[in-house]
Formats: sequence, C-alpha cells, structure tokens
Amino acid sequence: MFNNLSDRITASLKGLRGQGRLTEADVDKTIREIRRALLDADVAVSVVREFTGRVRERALGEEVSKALNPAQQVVKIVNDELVEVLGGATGELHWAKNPPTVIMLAGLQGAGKTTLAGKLAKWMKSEGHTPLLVAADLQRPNAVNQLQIVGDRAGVPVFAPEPGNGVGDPVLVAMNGVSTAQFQQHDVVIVDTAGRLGIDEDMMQQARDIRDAVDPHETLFVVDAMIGQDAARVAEAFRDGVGFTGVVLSKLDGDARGGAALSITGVTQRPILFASTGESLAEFERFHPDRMANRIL
Ligand SMILES: Nc1nc2c(ncn2[C@@H]2O[C@H](COP(=O)(O)OP(=O)(O)O)[C@@H](O)[C@H]2O)c(=O)[nH]1
Ligand SMILES: [Mg+2]
Repeated sequence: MFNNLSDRITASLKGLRGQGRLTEADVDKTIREIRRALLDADVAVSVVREFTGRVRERALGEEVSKALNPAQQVVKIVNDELVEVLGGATGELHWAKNPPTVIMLAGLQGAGKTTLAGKLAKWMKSEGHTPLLVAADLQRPNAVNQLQIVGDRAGVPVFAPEPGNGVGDPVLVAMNGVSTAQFQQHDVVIVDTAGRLGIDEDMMQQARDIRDAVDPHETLFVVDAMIGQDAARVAEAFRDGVGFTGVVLSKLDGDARGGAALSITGVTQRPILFASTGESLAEFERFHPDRMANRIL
C-alpha cells in the first residue's frame, strides 16, 4: 500500500530541495503534484481539497519563510497534515467502567468482520483480557461455524446458541451473549453481526436493533481498504444508519492505494483504531496515524 503515492509525494518534495528561499510558484507546483498524487490514490476530493489548502496556507506562511531550511519545513508540514488527515493522535478503545465492555462489529459482507473478531479477541487475550465472541450473524452461510473456527484459533470461547444460515434471532443471541459474559465474568464481549453485499435498509435495521439491545461501548465499522474512497461513502451510510465509534481498515496487505485510509477520518470524523493486514489472526495491528504518515513520506 501507499507505494505509488509515497513515491510521488516524495518526488514532488524533492523538487523543492536546495532552492533556499521558496516562491509562491514553487509551493504551488509542489501542491499541484501532491494533489494529483492524492487523487490518483483515490482519496476523496473533499479531503484532498482541505489537505492541500492547509498545506498551502502553512507553506506560504512565516514558519517557512523564516525557516533555516524552507524545503525541509514544507516536508514537515506535509507530514503534520498527513498525520492529521489520518486522525491525529492514536485512537483508544472505549472501555466500560463496569465490565463487560461490549464491542459490536458492523460493516458490509466480506469486509472482514468475522476475521477481525478473531484477531481482536486474540490480541485482547494477549493483553490479559477474557473476551467472549458472540455469533450474531445468523444470515451468511457458515458464518457461525466460521466464528467458531477463529475463536478456536484465538483460544477464545464463542457464544453460538443458534446454527445460523437463516435460523435464529440475532438480537436475542446478542443480548444473551452479553448476559452470558456478565455471568461468566468475561470482561469483553465482541458481537459479530451480519452484513450485506451493498448498503441495505434491512441490514441497517438489524444492526440498529442489535445496537439498541446491547448498548455497545464501542461500535467498530470494519471496511475493506481495497474499495478505496468508496469506503468513505459506505462509512457515511453506516454512521447515519447505525452509528459507530471507530473504524477498522481490513485488507491493508492488498494493493489498496491509500484512498480509504486517507479519506475515512476526514469524511466521518471517527478514528481508525486497527488495521487488518492478512488472513491469519496475527496479521493485525493498532493503527497509528504518525507511523502511517511515516510510511508515506
Ligand atoms: N488479505 C486479507 N484478507 C482478509 C483480511 N481480513 C479478512 N480477509 C478475508 O476476506 C474474506 C471475508 O472476511 P470475513 O471476515 O468473512 O468478512 P465478513 O463477511 O465481514 O465477516 C475472508 O476470505 C477473509 O479471509 C485481511 O486483512 N487481508
Ligand atoms: Mg462474517
């Protein structure tokens, strides 16, 4: 990911080096190149406009004209603004004051929710938590079984009272999952839910019903980074339809160009908390905006 974007932004900034004082024309040329690189990386137009506007304003201001090395100062500004666009400070999960912390997963079918459920559970376990996974996707063929398999791999129990494949009430399963966690003293419950192939009112209603039944401390919107800036559009639909507190970008190991990562926070004002980078449960990381920006510059 980011390879092409990274090469082009780095190249455009190199064009400024060794010039001493920068003219407005130098700055504008660089910004034009960065704008084109971002658009080609499939970053949302509104985000690109804001980003380049902020970089330009700062690059033409005193911090650059008074800098010992103006070009280097512009590089720093681009870096700062990339960190901002990726969310600023590293986001934190909301933990319940009184456990269990309820985490609900939402997103389209195939986004990577069930895989993420296993990854999150494995990671939390390694941090000393005692998660319970709840199989509330009773729609997708084999979804319950799939969650049981990732739960096994993660070494985390799975609450799966219904077979799924269209059988059972997901709202009831979610509620009973939370009360089971309470009773068995799990400190985290992760509720896997059903998605659809596209944005769909039935899916949103079911997700809202589950949300209202379990009142999650954290709703994580899981999205496939390969869909580029479309991720921002899907995210807006989920934000308005269900609401969420954080984002997980999946499939960052693929040849995603960066559009999803760079668009989603600006469009939804929600932090990206985690990144999924492969099919196996260990391929999972916290999302750090500053480290991600470093990969670009
Ligand atoms: N390469 C890659 N594949 C992933 C990743 N996360 C999930 N997948 C795969 O994407 C497909 C859909 O994932 P799944 O968890 O079933 O999505 P769900 O429908 O949202 O529950 C599966 O084949 C997963 O193995 C990832 O980070 N990288
Ligand atoms: Mg699933």
